[in-house]
Amino acid sequence: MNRISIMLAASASILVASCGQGDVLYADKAVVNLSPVEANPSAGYMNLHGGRTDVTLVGVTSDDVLRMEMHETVEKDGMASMNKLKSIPVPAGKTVKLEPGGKHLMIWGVGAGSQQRGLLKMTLIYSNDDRIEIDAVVKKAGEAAPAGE
Ligand SMILES: [Cu+2]
Repeated sequence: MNRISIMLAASASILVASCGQGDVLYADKAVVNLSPVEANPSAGYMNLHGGRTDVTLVGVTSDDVLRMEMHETVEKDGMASMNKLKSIPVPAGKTVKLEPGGKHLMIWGVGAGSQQRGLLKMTLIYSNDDRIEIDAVVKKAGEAAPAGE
C-alpha cells in the first residue's frame, strides 16, 4: 500500500515536469494579415494554449479596430464559407490553433497607428474571467512570414 502511493506520487511529479507550460493559459504566435483592400477585413491567427481547466475564449477586443469577430472556415461541397463563432473552446493543456482555413479572427479597420507600429494590441476574454493582453504582429499584404513560422 505504502509502496503504491509512493509510486503514484513519483509518476505524478513526472507528469507535471513534462507538461512545461501546459498548465498556463496563454496565447502566442499572434499575427494579423492586413487585407490588401482597405474595405475588406483582415485575418488574425494565433495559438491558444489551454490552462489547468477547460475554458472557452468568449471574445477578442482591441481599442484600435472597428470590429473584430471570431470565425471558422468550413468547406461544404467544395465551397469554402465562414461561420461566425460565439466562442472557441480551449481545453486544459491543449493548443488550439487559429490558422488559415480554420478558426480565425476577422478584423475590420485596423488603426493607422497599429499598422505603422507593426503591432496590434488585443485582449482575449475567457469564460473564467481571465483577460490576456497580447501584441499581434501586423503584416502588410504580400509580406513574408517572420523566420521560424
Ligand atoms: Cu472570417
